Amino acid sequence: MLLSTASCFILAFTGLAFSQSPKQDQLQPFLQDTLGQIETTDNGAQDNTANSLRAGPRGHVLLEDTTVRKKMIHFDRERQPERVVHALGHGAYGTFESSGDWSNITSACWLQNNVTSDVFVRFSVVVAGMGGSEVGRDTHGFATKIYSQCGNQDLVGNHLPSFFINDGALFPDLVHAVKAEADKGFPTGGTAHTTAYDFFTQRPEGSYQLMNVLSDLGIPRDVRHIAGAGVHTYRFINDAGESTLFKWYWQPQLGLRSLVYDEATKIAGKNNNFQRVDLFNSIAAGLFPKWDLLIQLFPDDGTYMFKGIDLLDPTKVVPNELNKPLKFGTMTLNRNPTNFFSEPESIAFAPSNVVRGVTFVPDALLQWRLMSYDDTHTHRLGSPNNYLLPVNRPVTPVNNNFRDGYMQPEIYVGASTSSPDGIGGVIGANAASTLDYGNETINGAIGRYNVISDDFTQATSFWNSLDPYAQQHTVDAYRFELGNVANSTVVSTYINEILNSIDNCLARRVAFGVGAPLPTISKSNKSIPVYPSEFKLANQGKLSVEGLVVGILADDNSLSVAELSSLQASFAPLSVMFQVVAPHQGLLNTGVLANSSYITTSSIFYDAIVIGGAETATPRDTLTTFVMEAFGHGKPIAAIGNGAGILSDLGLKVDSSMGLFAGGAADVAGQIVQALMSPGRFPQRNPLDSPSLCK
Ligand code: HDE
Repeated sequence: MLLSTASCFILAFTGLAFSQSPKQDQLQPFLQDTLGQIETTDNGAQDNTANSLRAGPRGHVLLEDTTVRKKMIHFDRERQPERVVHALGHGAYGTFESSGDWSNITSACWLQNNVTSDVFVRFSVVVAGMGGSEVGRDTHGFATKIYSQCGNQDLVGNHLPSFFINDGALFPDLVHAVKAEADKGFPTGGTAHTTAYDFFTQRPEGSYQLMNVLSDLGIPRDVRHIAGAGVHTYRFINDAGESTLFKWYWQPQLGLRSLVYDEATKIAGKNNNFQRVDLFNSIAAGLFPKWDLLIQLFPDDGTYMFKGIDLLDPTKVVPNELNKPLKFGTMTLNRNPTNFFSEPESIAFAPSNVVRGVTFVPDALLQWRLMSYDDTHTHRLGSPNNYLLPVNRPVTPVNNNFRDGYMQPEIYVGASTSSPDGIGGVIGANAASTLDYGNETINGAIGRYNVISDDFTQATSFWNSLDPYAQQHTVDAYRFELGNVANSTVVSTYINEILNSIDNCLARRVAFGVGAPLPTISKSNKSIPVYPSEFKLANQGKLSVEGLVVGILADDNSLSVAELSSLQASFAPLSVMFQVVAPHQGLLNTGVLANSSYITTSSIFYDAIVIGGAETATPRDTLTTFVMEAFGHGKPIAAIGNGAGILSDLGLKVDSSMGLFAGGAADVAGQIVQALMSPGRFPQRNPLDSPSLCK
């Protein structure tokens, strides 16, 4: 059993921590607790750096103040470069438990029977820099380091199952195109428009991935509700040297949940750390998010093809309908980091970190990743010894001939630094022990090749799998992005060459929104298969409500303690959180404690609203904004007591099919919970485009 977060913290600071987690035990000697200690210089002598050493109380500061000088010199160098992509991130520790014995498929020790390994997961967004918003529309990184008993296995994936390009040679170009424009230096908060859409116009193979990002999937509520995906095909090797190809996914047990775009941009303004706060608070409250590791297996017949889909092309996916994923294990995140810089910031993931039983395929995107990550860490963390930082160390011994370099922390014993040698250095392991490729042979003419890709089929299939509201959100997202492109040729080319190749109606609707000429109506009815379960849709299906937050509106006269207790009795067993929002914080005349006021919070921080009362001293427009914003964002809204009057004043008619409820506290609590489970949101409150656009 792992220690709870709180007890870990306490034990860590008292220097007494002991657990059954090999990684935590390994980290223990590195923990430094300076609380209550006498200040010293870096050479360990006692000193006080609160006041400069001066020539008199109003005189010059002396160069001889070596102690404060060192303090300043250290401060001047406190920053290391942010990651070139995925700069904005956070993470947590946890465990991965294999759910079976997969030794018939792979020798990987972390996938053997009932094996449990420690993990660290870092979640990130690709484009925004370190000070940006975690809730902006973007691909989210989902990188896992499994500290297994046979070495670190990194699973460095994203929250969406495909990618924009299929040759790593283009990655610097892609990143330049989506980051701030080179001459202007903006936008810094999210993906650029003109340069990005120019790139996307040139590279149609990314149209499926881009549609994923522009769908509701591109604005997840938080990281507890995102999936993870390896994107590439990898290779399992078993003890007999047999190879099986695979793709991996993390499936969140809480289900997928998304924001709506207006809400995401407002959260970005009011709390750009919303996602890390959500994860941190959930773990601190003992609500440990879990993901199942799902694996699709493919026979390795030498073709790298499966049912017509190119397994070497990461811009495409293999739909679940064509290859049902198997559950290989479950991951639980249960411990917040102790130090943000030393852990989530300093962790160094690399797809090249594999253990015996996992190797690679000749996917030209993956192949460049196998060098780029190791290279970037040496630069970002300042030394090739970055793998010896506490968070990066494997829990297995590291014995190699890597020596010296900046900040080498180890004191190696003995003269030998080469192998093989005759004087007792490290002994080379069996050559096939880690990087084994089964029967793969490489034979081809050297050249620079285009990866031939079917650019549009999967994008069309994805588009067809979206319900009308999800389609509308996606259309609006294309309109927002293209509507901000400053070059009309890029806009019209994107609409006519990319969108029109995906779906004529989609192209016409987007064109209408951005004021571009509408492509001619196409009568051709492309028969493209739809794979709804592959294209997992946000906010659909039966969802867990754990850790969702309900805002309960109250005032000094309305919402009794009994009503609040009744709501709480329904929410607590399902771990639904709530906050009481009132005209002022603190104790209300009713005896209810208000955690937030209309000044400190906003409807965007709640998944549902219960109106218990909100009249006294609440400016009418504040209340109207609060409720109508929640209404516009499709959130369940319930009224109890005189809250019903507020609903009708706002012109909102009680209608459970629209997520609008009224009644006693116990009744509405049940209805709110049910609505949060499914459908979660009520997008039908907002209008759809007129069908005449496509007729
Ligand atoms: Fe990355 N990527 N990437 N990437 N990537 C980095 O590594 C790179 C790609 C992903 O939380 C960098 O430490 C190249 C695909 C995640 O620390 C860098 C190519 C996928 C993270 C890098 C790709 C990813 C990174 C930046 C194309 C999904 C954050 C800083 C050949 C499967 C990891 C760093 C963390 C980070 C290079 C494409 C996921 C520069 C060259 C595809 C989750 O090394």
